[in-house]
Amino acid sequence: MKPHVLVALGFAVLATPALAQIQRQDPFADADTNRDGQITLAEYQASRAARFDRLDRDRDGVIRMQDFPRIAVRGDRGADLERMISAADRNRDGALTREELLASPPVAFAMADANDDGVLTAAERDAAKARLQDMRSARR
Ligand SMILES: [Ca+2]
Ligand SMILES: [Ca+2]
Ligand SMILES: [Ca+2]
Repeated sequence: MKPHVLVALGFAVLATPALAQIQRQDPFADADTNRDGQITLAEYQASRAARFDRLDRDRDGVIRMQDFPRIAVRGDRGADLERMISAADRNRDGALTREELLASPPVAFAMADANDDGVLTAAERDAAKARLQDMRSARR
């Protein structure tokens, strides 16, 4: 395994409970933009960028907890958002830029890419989804 993947996986172990909560749905659901059944790292990064754009409602290029009305980030959703920001907020200013998000390790992708070739096949996605579900039911 390549060193950067080991680093990403080490990060994944630390971040796993948070990750499982952030990604309640399939984290790769919208990622296969060319519909060939496989997700490349480039497609995954593009889907993260799109997620950022959805969250950056006032289009100022940063996401902060303060950008969200309290009512919208109650409970789990707010906690998820807070975790996503703090996991990727490199300069610890409480604001997440697009660059910070895209520079943070693609943990979910690295975990799912079992053969480490930078491409997620349908089988790898299914296996990752099953693992995620196991993790969730184990915590119930
Ligand atoms: Ca694809
Ligand atoms: Ca920041
Ligand atoms: Ca693969």
